[in-house]
Amino acid sequence: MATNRTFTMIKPDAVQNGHIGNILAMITNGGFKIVSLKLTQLTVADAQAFYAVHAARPFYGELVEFMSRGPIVAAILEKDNAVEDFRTLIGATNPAEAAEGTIRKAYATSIGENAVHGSDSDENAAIEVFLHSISYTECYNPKRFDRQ
Ligand code: RTP
Ligand code: MG
Repeated sequence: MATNRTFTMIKPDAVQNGHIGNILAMITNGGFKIVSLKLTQLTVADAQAFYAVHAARPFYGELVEFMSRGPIVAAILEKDNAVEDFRTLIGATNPAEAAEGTIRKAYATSIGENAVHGSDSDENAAIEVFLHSISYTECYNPKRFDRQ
């Protein structure tokens, strides 16, 4: 197990339903260190690009509309075995199949609106962390703190 990073988003349903604080608490209590955090909103183009791997799936249009419809919280998380352990913490895609104690069991409302995203491989985590860092330079650039 290596200490490494994964990428998460608290999706628009969970933000809208007031679960940001409880989900961040579950993440922290799960042993993850939050190393970047941003309240933001995806454009349609951002959501299309982020989930491009699913472009041919029947739920793609609905997924893009959902992910861009309201604020999200995007975060980079650090932990030993981060990607796999975070997938365990969030639970199955379909909340009806999610284990007790998982974030999706607690906060997802349907297979489509399932509260959180987690990177599914180290390779995709690296891509998603990189995209996050270049998109949100203002909260990632240490020089920002020199200006105060
Ligand atoms: P995510 O990428 O958001 O962490 O979710 P995941 O790996 O558990 O699931 P994935 O297969 O990558 O699907 C991406 C997201 O698409 C929506 N979805 N809707 N209506 C449906 O049948 C359906 N299937 C998937 C969910 O929001 C899912 O998380
Ligand atoms: Mg996925």
